[in-house]
Amino acid sequence: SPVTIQKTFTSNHDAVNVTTKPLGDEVKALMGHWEDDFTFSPIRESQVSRAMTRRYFADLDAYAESDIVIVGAGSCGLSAAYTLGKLRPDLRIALVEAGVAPGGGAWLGGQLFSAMVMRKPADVFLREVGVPYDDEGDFVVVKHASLFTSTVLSHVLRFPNIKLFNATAVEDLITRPSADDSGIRIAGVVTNWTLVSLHHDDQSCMDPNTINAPVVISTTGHDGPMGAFSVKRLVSMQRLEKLGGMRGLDMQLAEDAIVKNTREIVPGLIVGGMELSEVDGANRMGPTFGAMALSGVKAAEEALKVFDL
Ligand code: AHZ
Repeated sequence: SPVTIQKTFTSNHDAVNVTTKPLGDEVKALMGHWEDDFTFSPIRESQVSRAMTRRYFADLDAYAESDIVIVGAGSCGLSAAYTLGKLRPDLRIALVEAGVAPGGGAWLGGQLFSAMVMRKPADVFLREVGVPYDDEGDFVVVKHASLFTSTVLSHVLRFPNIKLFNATAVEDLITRPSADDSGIRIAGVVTNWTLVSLHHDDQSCMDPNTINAPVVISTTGHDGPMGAFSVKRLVSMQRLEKLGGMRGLDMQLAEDAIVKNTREIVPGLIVGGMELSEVDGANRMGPTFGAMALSGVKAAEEALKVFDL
């Protein structure tokens, strides 16, 4: 049970009561006995390889036919994945992230500062996922952006129906003629390990892999070396005339616009987060993250319309 101890700091802090929680018995039993008969259980290297590759290739097999692909695991993509994973355990959801580390721009709050600001009503999402915050009236502050990102990520990774393929880039979109012949619908994604994608200029014969899915949610962030991927591809395949181009920073306007305009851009492709600012010519919001969380929730809601029919 918790123990309350008196602790006096030597700095200019007053003496405080600190409540400590005991470690579990199993970890406690290890401590202080490192010199005795401590040893790890035996293993052979091939067992490690097989434990990883068997699972990875089984996942590649299973998720080759997914219900939803989310492209980009930044704050918007992770929020969409959380919402879908919670609402629809029956759907198979592939989360494809080009970076080794999922999280996009949400490991820090802005510049290189720690805290993350969210304007209300995005505080509802923090309560949903269980992230504590300081309430400052019209907005709330999470003490570290990484606390938000790691918490949402840990929920997402625990859902049995979501597989994160990180270090994997979406290189193209799969298309089909639309039912009424008016154009195309998006029917999945073309993938490659990101390190392979980065070497198409100097290596040949590195054809990609594919994931079929009736719905793709693209949240690849604003334009940059990897960003705005799907909407740029829509322009080059002449399904969008041109991009509006992200406008300058206006926190007031930007956040409402991103959430309100999160939508299906062409049949089968829902765009959310800052990728959307490139389509509509919306302002950027800089270091306020409420719109990213709620755009993710809305993107999930839009995707589910396909399956609710
Ligand atoms: O690695 C990218 C990042 O983690 C990933 N991504 C981009 N292209 C990809 C591709 N295949 C797979 N072709 C890809 N993954 O997408 C993620 C995007 O995360 P993000 O944090 O950049 O975007 P977001 O829309 O979730 O959040 C944006 C938050 C803001 S607002 C803002 C500003 O106003 O300046 N800046 C940021 C970072």
